[in-house]
Amino acid sequence: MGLQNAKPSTKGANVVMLGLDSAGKSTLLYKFRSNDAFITTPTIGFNVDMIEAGKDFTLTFWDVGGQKKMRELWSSFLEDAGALLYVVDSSDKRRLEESRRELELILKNECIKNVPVVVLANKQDLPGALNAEEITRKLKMKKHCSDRNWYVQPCCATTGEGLAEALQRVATFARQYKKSKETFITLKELNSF
Ligand code: G3D
Ligand code: MG
Repeated sequence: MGLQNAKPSTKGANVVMLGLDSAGKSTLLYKFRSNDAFITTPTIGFNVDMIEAGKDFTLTFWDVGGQKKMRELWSSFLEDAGALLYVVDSSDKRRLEESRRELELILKNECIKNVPVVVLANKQDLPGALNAEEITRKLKMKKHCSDRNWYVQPCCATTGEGLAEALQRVATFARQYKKSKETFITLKELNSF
């Protein structure tokens, strides 16, 4: 399993969506596409969807299940990722520490070194939800993401608030990352002559 055999077109990038179960990943993926009501069921395995993000750039979103069993497979989805979209239930203070630990583990993975991260501080509609600054602090973003582009976007998957901004941010980061990787490969090729 993994993304090696499922490369997106040359004008695009893979976006891996991770986060604890029930954070709202599947609702978000569905909402990126449409405004219809969505009945969610726990994701067994993964969902995939391709979304046009501007001219000649397609983002392929991989929504990977967040249950403990699926988390063991997360790292196999990270190979060839152009961006990580990490989803947090901002209202579930009880599980924020667990979510932080999982993110820290992911970021330690060598194959996503320098890969940009957008955290979606989801469920902003719920009472007591932590705002983007609080989520930034709780997840220790400054400490763990000093080697890459990152951003924390507040949003509500059920109403769609904040999702356009999130998509735009992911697309911008993924384009920049792709460009920097291509430049690096070209320089390496030049140096080998
Ligand atoms: P997951 O794919 O990360 O496991 P889901 O999460 O998309 O299956 O969502 C889990 C539950 O959270 C769903 O409710 C879904 O409707 C709800 N949810 C997702 N995003 C939001 C949000 O922004 N606000 C609120 N209030 N709820 C949200 P059910 O009841 O079906 O379990
Ligand atoms: Mg799901």
